[in-house]
Amino acid sequence: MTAPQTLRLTTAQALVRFLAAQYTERDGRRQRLFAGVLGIFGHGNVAGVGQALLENELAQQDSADPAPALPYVLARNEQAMVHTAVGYARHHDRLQTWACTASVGPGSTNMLTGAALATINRIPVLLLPSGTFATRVSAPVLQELESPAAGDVSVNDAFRPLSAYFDEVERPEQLPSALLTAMAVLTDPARTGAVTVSLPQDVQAEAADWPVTLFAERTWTVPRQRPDVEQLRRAAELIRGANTPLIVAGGGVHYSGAEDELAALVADTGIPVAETQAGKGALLHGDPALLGAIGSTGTTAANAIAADADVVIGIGTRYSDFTTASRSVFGNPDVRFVNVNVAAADSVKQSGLAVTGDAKESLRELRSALAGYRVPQPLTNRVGELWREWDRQVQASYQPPAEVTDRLDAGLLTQGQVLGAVNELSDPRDVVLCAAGSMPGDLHKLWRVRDRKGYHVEYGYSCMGYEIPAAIGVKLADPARDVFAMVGDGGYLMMPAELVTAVQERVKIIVVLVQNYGFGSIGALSESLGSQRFGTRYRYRDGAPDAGGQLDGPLIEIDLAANARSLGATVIEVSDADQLAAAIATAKAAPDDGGPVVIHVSTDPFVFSPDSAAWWDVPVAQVSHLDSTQTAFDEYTEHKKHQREYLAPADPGPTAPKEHS
Ligand SMILES: Cc1ncc(C[n+]2csc(CCOP(=O)(O)OP(=O)(O)O)c2C)c(N)n1
Ligand SMILES: [Mg+2]
Repeated sequence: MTAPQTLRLTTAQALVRFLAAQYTERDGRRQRLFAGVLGIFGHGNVAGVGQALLENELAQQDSADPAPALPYVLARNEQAMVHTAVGYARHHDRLQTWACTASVGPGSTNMLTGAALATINRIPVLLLPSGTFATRVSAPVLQELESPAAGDVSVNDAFRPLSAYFDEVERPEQLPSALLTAMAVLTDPARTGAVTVSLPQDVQAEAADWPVTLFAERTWTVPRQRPDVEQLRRAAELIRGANTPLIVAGGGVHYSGAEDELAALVADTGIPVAETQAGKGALLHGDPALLGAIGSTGTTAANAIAADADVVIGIGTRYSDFTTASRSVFGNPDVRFVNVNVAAADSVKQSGLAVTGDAKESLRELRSALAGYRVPQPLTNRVGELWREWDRQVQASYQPPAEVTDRLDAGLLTQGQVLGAVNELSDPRDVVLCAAGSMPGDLHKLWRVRDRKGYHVEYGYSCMGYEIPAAIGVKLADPARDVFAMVGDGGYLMMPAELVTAVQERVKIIVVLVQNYGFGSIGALSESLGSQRFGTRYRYRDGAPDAGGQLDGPLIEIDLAANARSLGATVIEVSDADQLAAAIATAKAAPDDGGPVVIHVSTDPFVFSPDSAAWWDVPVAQVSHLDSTQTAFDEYTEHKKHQREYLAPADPGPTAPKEHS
């Protein structure tokens, strides 16, 4: 027997070689799992993973050893680079992503927020935080946590609850199993999220003899799990008995690529469709079954049907509080749920009948199980009427009447005007991207989606600062589309730095920076909860804090346009609707390799999008000396009365149950 062939490499070199050889496959299409590695070097990774990436890039240039591509992109903030990876992976329906390398200590813990965002949104990213010495001979090193209670605790343990899978490679020999499990979790649609492999700084540089088979190309099939036949039959039976069925389309419809199957089912049956943030665009604008957004940021149309629905069919949804209006939007006392979801834990939510499986396969099978079924005609008529009424309100937001615009201060637009202009002047295939502030809710209500990949709002973690780095990820994933990142002034100030990364990579993203001097969203929320917009405005302190001075002095006139310009972006400042239209045209005409374009626009935070009267459960102080808080608490108590538990089981069990004694 000949000895197995081995390669002598450091752990980091082995890691890089392995990552470059991973592929995913679904529906017969194969692609690289990793587009590259994003990173920021420090003493924890510069000579380990950094050295390995250098060797990899040089080998690519050397035709004698044409190693597969795994380009390195230097980011400016570790949290942001995870957002870039998430933006990329979401746009690729979770089939491709990036790895992220960070140095020990703050470099690594900066990725924690990104990890939480990825796991909550179920988007695959590979995080490679660096750990302090496994040997501990030089301990404590710079940035090392010393716990008096446990010698083996490190800051990287903070990734454990945030990761879909976590491992620390303390010995080179542990690398193969850690990586194989990591790949399996990244490509498992029911489990995916942030996958973290912590790499102590000394282990990264340690050499070992690796079997060459470790580096063979591997293709990870992303499975399409079929639902249980009997569960599907019962689901169809329940739906056939419904008078007012309603589909709630979530992100799973997109990730599974099930849009056509959904449209076909809906065309056959007439079941109306409401959409979550992640599911928006599951049906395109103009589909007669579309009711638009559901829940706290929903349309009057979707929420009216939800109030009466007797069977709610959730497809690929987690039923977040925004979707259910904190369990108040489904008002029918006899409502039952059918949940198509690849994750078992989601498919049993709201005591639903669980159709655990891939959305595309499940919808295909459900469609044939529902053959001949059609919703009552009065429901179809009502859906059409409700939608037309809502769409009129959308148009009025896009083009507000003179009685609204006449009240605006000079130079200000309404947020609805801004969203309307971007919607109407962008290409149907362009992508709108947002995450936090008042724009996600307004986009959910108002945006007309014209392409299945055209709407990207991160609302699982709603993380201020996601927008610019994630837009870079989307543009890298799909250079043929323009990406419009809608960013509030608060969100912009959290994470402007990745504009520099966009400059470096010559990536064109279009950032629409909406200046309204503070937290329009949380300000309005604060007011509605009796907290008087306290601490939500970007204003000077009026008097010293110890003399009762509050943040209600003059507006802080900082120049965010100059800030963006100083970071290398092309900046266009606009102060009326015509200038905004011209700026969008200029931005669209800018070259794809010309770096970021920022459109700076100021808006009036007191003109709101149309209301659907839906609730969101945010607790109000039960006792207070303030009249505003007491009034808000009374209103809160009223709303609480409409909150439901949805505990009635939807699954009837076998038709003729055989009880065991
Ligand atoms: C990282 C982070 N911190 C805090 C919050 C809570 N939060 C939600 S919206 C918001 C204000 C956003 O301000 P801005 O970006 O200016 O948008 P606007 O509300 O004015 O539309 C805050 C602080 C958050 N979502 N993310
Ligand atoms: Mg703001």
